[in-house]
Amino acid sequence: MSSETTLVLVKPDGVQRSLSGEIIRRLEQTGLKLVGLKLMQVSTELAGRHYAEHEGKPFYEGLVNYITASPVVALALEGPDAIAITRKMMGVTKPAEAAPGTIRGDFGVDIGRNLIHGSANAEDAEREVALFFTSDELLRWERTNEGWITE
Ligand code: D4T
Repeated sequence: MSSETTLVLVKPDGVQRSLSGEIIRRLEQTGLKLVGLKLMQVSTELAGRHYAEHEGKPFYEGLVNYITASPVVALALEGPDAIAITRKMMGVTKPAEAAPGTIRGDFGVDIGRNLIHGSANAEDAEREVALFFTSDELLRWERTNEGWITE
């Protein structure tokens, strides 16, 4: 599996509830490498581009209101299977169905306050990383213990 870069957002509820550090800790400890990290306010325009696939759905307006309500923490994470590993750590969309030990399973109760976003596939990851980070904000740095994390 070649390396890929995925976008993660700690959504406004995660930041408001002081769970940003806990969520970053869990993802960072997998061995995925942080290559981008920032606190930011999502504009309505950016939310519309990010959630374009959901436009017209009954939950769309609530989703845009939620993601723009207060700051998010955006992360770009790199590594082999970064997308699948991040999705596994997040748990499924609906917290009631998310396994214990996952972020949504451990910290959420409501699908409309599910704490975290992670890109769903390679195409979305490429598009979303570029939506949230400029190339200057992505740091391709060498990890000194890389050989103990990937073969
Ligand atoms: P995101 O995109 O936030 O990482 O979530 P998922 O990939 O797990 O889920 P999704 O794209 O299907 O949904 C996006 C976002 O919409 C909210 N949502 C979804 C909602 O409020 N009601 C719903 O019925 C659905 C399907 C939750 C996540």
